[in-house]
Amino acid sequence: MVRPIHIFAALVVFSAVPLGVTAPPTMQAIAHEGADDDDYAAGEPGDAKKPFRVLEVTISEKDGAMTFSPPEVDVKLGEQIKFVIRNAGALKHEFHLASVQQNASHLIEMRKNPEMVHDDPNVQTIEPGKEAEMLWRFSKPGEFEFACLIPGHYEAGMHGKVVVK
Ligand SMILES: [Cu+2]
Repeated sequence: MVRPIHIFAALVVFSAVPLGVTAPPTMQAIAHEGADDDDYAAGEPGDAKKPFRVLEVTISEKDGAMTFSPPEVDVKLGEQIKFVIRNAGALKHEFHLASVQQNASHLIEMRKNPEMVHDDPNVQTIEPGKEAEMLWRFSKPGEFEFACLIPGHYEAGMHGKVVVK
């Protein structure tokens, strides 16, 4: 009876360490390397009190390919989009909204740390059969990318384009 309580207590103490303040450098590297904290390439987190357009994105897996549908989205500069991302596949997937460059460098980080946990407004993890939402304001013009960076998925086709103009 005593031992499990001790293990539980140890876990609580460990997880209570505030990330980003006193966490050892190795933990910070795993959580944040490859992503800027406040400066998002594709714009900024949206404001639910302001108007937005709902855009459904479906993730599917078939014949070894993994895809986002639609693969391309056109947005007006300054527009808010609420992505409703539906995972119709059998595996867990992610939706990283960033620049092609940022996603490419994060892809390399995720190969080193496949179990990386994300807590950023421009990233959603979607379990099989579930939906996730992301409200985003496209305040910068250009071409951006939404991608799944779980090892092997990007390569199987899990990336799409957002054109903002
Ligand atoms: Cu995926």
